Amino acid sequence: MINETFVASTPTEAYEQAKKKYGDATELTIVSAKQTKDENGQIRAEVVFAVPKVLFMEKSFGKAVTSPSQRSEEEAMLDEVSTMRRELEAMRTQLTGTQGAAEKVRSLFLKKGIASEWLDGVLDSLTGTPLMDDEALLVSYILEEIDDTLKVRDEMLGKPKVIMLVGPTGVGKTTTIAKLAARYAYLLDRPYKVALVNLDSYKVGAAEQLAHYADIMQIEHFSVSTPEDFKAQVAALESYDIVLVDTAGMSPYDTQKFVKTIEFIKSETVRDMEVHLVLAATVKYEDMADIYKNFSFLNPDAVIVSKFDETKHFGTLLNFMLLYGLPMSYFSVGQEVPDDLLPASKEYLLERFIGDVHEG
Ligand SMILES: Nc1nc2c(ncn2[C@@H]2O[C@H](COP(=O)(O)OP(=O)(O)OP(=O)(O)O)[C@@H](O)[C@H]2O)c(=O)[nH]1
Ligand SMILES: [Mg+2]
Repeated sequence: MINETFVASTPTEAYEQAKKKYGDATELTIVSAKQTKDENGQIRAEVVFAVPKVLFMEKSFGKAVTSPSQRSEEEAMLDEVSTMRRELEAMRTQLTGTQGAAEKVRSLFLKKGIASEWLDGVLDSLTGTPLMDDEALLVSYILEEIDDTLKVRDEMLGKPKVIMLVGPTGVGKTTTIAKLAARYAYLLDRPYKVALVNLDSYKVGAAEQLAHYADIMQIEHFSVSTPEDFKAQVAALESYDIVLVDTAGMSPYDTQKFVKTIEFIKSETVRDMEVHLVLAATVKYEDMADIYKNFSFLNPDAVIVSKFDETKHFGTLLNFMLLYGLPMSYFSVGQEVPDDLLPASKEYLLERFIGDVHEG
């Protein structure tokens, strides 16, 4: 949705204006309304409506703006022109010290952690439209584009499966496994038959940490150290609805052994296996590409975002999702097992990001 403001002398008139633009049949949702006085003491009513993006673009500019994913190769030249335009705009800013609306909005999103790689794709598609001159509308449009691009993977528990968590050291894999185990075994519409397998044999105490949670929840747990044992263990757990697999935290510089193990497991495991990459919301911009590089060979099915409660800045995380296109499955929002786990939701993430953007 795009938030569009209509100004008139009364709220009813503002509403009439909106109806005139969008037609009587359109359902318009009012986001906010306020009355102020202008410099001449005249009453002004400002009503903000949420308008579907496609409708907004059509009624405002007479054409639907194509999203970056829909752009054809022939439009590459237009992209180049708009890149040049942006460079000129940047030069103008340097020379005159003043920024246009589009430059201001671009700087804001860059500052919040969204990479130019993605952002410029969106801005290029808007070159030449009046949106580029209106800060508030442009922010609203970009947020909508982020919303469209983010993906969420629904919890699909219909058929038995193996879920393996992978991710950097200390990111929250074991804690999340414990929360998921409790969720599936006790907190859903019906109890699922859950088993835990620990493939985290490199770290001292790793098996104990998982065993501790498993004992409290009375869920069966197993520890294996070789790929062959893993295969046998998973086969022996055929009658379980869900087998959750904890893995060793892999430092980016110690990948070879892990890679070999997991590749073997992926090729040899007969049952459906999902790989979820656990990524902390506090992920640093500089580490993002390395993390993706280290884990993308596993073709992760989804990303679990952990440590949501440890930051107020979600730009880098959002950027990861926008650039790599992976769906999100769960959010871990604290240390409490089993309470601090939520199924992933775009609204939850965007609300926090928008709060951060509006703080400037
Ligand atoms: N604040 C916060 N802390 C968390 C969250 N998830 C996990 N932790 C904490 O992060 C620390 C590491 O958690 P683990 O679950 O052991 O992480 P791991 O990925 O299994 O670690 P390794 O096995 O060593 O790679 C623990 O102190 C957890 O309590 C979360 O969502 N929020
Ligand atoms: Mg662990």
